[in-house]
Amino acid sequence: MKTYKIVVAGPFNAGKTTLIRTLCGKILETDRRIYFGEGVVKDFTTVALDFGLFKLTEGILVRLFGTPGQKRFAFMWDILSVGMHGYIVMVDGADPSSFKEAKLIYDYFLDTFPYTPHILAVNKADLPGFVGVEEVKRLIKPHPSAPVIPIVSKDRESALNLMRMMIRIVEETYTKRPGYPGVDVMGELENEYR
Ligand SMILES: Nc1nc2c(ncn2[C@@H]2O[C@H](COP(=O)(O)OP(=O)(O)OP(=O)(O)O)[C@@H](O)[C@H]2O)c(=O)[nH]1
Ligand SMILES: [Mg+2]
Repeated sequence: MKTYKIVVAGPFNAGKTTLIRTLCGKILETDRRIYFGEGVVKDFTTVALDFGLFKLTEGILVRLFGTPGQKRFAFMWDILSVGMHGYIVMVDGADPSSFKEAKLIYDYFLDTFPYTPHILAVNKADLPGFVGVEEVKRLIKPHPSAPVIPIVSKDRESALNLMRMMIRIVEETYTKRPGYPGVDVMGELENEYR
């Protein structure tokens, strides 16, 4: 069984925890009640990490790590990224006020992990206020090698499509770098989560 670690980053309220829940079902999450500021948007926010596992195919196990969106937890980004094979930056495509923050996060990951394959996922494509991928591309200016795709993270098929693309890019990248990953790093321990 090949095992890949993928990190899901992005601004507050983008839909990171939702994506991981959609794919993995029962997950380890650290959402806590929001007491100030952003609490007008929703009641709970991730304060440390999300973690879930799912089988993409019979031979591929994916370990998903979600970052907290609030800026004050930014120190978790590097911690969660150790050993990752790829990452997704998720943006709320129906909330242009979050794009500046999304660009900061995107640029941080690109600068810090310049050789790691990634996707810019533009979430909430089901909402009437969705601005479309072109507008997001124009503002965030992703690396030309990075796919930018619309998704609905609460929809299972959409979430799976995103992950199929992510793993395809990861496998393409690392077959060009022999000896890199795809190794069964967790072995028996992961059986406990299945
Ligand atoms: N319409 C729609 N709403 C979504 C979608 N994905 C997430 N949401 C909603 O967006 C809000 C934020 O979702 P979360 O999964 O908590 O977002 P997050 O990125 O984990 O947020 P933080 O951990 O606080 O940074 C919730 O109210 C979700 O129900 C989607 O695809 N479509
Ligand atoms: Mg979250």
